[in-house]
Amino acid sequence: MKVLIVERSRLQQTVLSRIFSGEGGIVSLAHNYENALQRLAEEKFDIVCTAWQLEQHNNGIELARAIRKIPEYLEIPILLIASTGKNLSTHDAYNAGITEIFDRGSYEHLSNKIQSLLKRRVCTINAHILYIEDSKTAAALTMRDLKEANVTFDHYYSADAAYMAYKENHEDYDMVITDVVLEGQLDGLGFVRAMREITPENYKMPVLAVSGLDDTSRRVELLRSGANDYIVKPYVKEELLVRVKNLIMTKHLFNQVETQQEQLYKQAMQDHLTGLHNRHAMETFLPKLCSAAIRHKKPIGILFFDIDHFKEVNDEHGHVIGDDVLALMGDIILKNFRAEDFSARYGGEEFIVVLYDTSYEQTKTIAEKFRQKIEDTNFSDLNITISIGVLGTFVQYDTDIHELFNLADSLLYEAKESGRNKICSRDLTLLNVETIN
Ligand code: GH3
Ligand code: MG
Ligand code: MG
Ligand code: MG
Repeated sequence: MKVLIVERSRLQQTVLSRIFSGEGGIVSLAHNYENALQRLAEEKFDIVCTAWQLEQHNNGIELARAIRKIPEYLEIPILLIASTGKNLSTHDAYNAGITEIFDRGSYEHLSNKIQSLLKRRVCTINAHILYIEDSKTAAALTMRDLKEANVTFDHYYSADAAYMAYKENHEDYDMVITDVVLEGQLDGLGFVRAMREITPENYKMPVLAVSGLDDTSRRVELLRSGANDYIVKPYVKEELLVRVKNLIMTKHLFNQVETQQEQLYKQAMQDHLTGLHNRHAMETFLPKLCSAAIRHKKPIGILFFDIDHFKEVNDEHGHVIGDDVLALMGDIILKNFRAEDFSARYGGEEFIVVLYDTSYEQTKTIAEKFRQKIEDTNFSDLNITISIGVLGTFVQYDTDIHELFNLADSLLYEAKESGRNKICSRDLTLLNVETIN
């Protein structure tokens, strides 16, 4: 980035040069108005940083006014360094084309401000864009400008063809840029409306509409139809880059928030040690499972189980081994039950599994097979067994699921009392099947 510093004072020249070089700028110096304009004519600069006070007749504001008259310097930032307390009219400064005014008072402040300004100007976008434009010239210019910022394109001349491509591959794109006036069945607005409806996810795809006509009603209509932003042709490169960058950054931030929310949700619902749902998740998911069972008149099965003599595992082998056993138990549960079933760590070494659309007999068979599986599994050379309380039932809208768990718990207690490593079961399906039908 080439920077022209316009400054009389040697000391200030050194200070400013240091700041800009520190940020990777290639610095040239000019000491007055004439000298600055001469330097700007000799080579193209990316930033001009000028002192307000230059000489008697011409100051930094006059210089800005002169620079803005040169077509190739319409968009570059012109920074004005002024001392506070002097009667500088900021209004005049901005009108003359100054981009930002800095106080020369504090070196550190100035350095920070310039640093963040330069950071904002580094424009690498790294995005893949679906681009619809029927004018070859407009397309060539836009793509040239954006390619410099690392953007890649799929370019279509018609919205109809673009729609087909988008429908197939919308996951590939970071954003859409579309011309508004287009031949074919779909114009730009039609395309935006249609693409938004492919899946709900597509409401998040940023769309920049490009229009050759700039009137208020058209702009409002564009935004109403689902475009996130618009730009009027012919546009300057800087404005295009900034709008594209902003849209893509907003999308990235949105995605980040979504991922964080998913993680938080997972953390709130998941037991860390076993990877199973925790008790909190039961309150969310079990009512759903029960409602489905009621609607479809399906029986459910409940397995309530507890590791036998787990205290001895901890006492003899330590808590870490105890934790390993619990984690492996979590893996086995996750692998052995279906996605439509619900499983959770109920407490310390107690687990619950609710089987959807499973008769009492099936539930008993599944419970017995599971008990056997645990007995047969090698838990780091430990013999681990479980006792299970088993229930089969139909649920109704007024069923209290916690009462069912209490009942399953008392069956588990029975299994423990009568020797452990076994199941104890009860069939409630016959009891409440009449009220169901
Ligand atoms: P029973 O066959 O009657 O169930 O005997 P038990 O020893 O398994 O039952 P008890 O309720 O006496 O002991 C449960 C043990 O589980 C005690 C507790 O330290 C241990 N425990 C609970 N949560 C964890 C955990 O997260 N990690 C480990 N390592 N141990 C746990
Ligand atoms: Mg067009
Ligand atoms: Mg136990
Ligand atoms: Mg217990």
